[in-house]
Amino acid sequence: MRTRAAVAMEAGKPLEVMEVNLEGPRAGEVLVEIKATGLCHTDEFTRSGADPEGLFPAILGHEGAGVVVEIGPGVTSLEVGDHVIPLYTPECRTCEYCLNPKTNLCQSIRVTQGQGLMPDGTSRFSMLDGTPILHYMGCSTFANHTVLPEIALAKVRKDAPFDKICYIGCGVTTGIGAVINTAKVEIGSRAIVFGLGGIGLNVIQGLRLAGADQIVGVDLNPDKATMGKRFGMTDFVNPSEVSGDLVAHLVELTGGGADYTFDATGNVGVMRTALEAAHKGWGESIIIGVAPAGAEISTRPFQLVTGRSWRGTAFGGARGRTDVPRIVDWYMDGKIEIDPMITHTLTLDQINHGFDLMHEGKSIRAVVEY
Ligand code: NAD
Ligand code: AHE
Ligand code: ZN
Repeated sequence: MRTRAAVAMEAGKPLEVMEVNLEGPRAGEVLVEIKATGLCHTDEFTRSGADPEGLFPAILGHEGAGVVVEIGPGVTSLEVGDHVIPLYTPECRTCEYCLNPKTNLCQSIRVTQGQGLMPDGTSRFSMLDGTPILHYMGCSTFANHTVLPEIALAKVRKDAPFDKICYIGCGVTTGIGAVINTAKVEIGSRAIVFGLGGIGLNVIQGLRLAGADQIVGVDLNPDKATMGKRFGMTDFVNPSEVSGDLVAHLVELTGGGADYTFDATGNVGVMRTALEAAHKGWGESIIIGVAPAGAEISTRPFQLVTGRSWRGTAFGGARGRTDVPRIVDWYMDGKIEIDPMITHTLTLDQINHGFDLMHEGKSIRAVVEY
């Protein structure tokens, strides 16, 4: 079939919206009509050329929601008409990783996924002249139709709006999951969140859900403070307005350091500040942000010797087929909010404007509706 997609032809270039060829689903695969997709900073990270795993030409996008159009041979858990959210962290339920309760990082298709290919080592997308186009994070939600492995689709309730629940495909689950699954934040905790974008605000909403007493938000953009407060932030710090050492300021503000700190910027300098602003003896710092090729973290080992720990999280530690349908229920039941964070709705033709809004700090989430 043919479908419309925004194609990343080369690193650093705007996406090009065009008709592409899409082959139907093979064994264990599912054809999905994408109804809506969010624009996550990780898409921009790869588009820009900062991703060491970035390959081109590719169809980016990993925060989608849609409807099953066709199933391939052997697919048993989904049928035509089901509503689904694509999962860049699949859940096969049989690999060594899925069987270990300590991780959500299913590895059953990670190698081919990182190569921009389906598990059989081929791509379903091509240009109209036959040139292959690569998949991205196993999802490629910047196409109106896409093919995914059955194990990379969460089946969700049909009454949930696509233009909101697409955000559960990355940002919402990553932020809330980092608090609940990874940090396992206790009631009464003090926390600091660095970066109040599409991920950081969901960390804040997760901290509110977990009953944290103090939620400090840190961002260079003062406009993010209003939204932070809206979701439960108790204190806002703009590093450019702090005279003197930022770590010392944050340690004082939190009465000795935070029980939990979260980096949602992708900046390795911020990651160090986050670690060092965690409480001596027990503070945990969780890295969510994705750093550019070549970037490395550093700190004095003394920071760890004296009881701070440095951890990381992907997709908020969530097992997608199990956890994502529940998070959709939380949204539908009013336990979590999504609507105010979706600040812009665009057409596919306007997708590059969505990345401009992200750079200008004007959007939290821009969503493309097909
Ligand atoms: P975003 O652009 O919406 O938000 C980033 C925020 O960080 C902005 O508000 C920006 O002003 C702020 N910021 C940037 N530099 C800063 C600094 N030095 N100090 C303080 N604030 C600063 O991005 P997003 O979509 O929220 O993504 C955030 C990060 O999380 C990105 O690196 C993204 O790739 C990563 N991410 C990781 C996962 C995961 O599973 N680990 C999932 C989704 C996104
Ligand atoms: N390709 C990058 C790594 C990117 C990365 O860490 N991605 C996160 C999800 S970000 C979603 O917005 C992730 O899931 N990581 C685990 C994995 O297996 O990729 C690089 O640096 O090479
Ligand atoms: Zn993402």
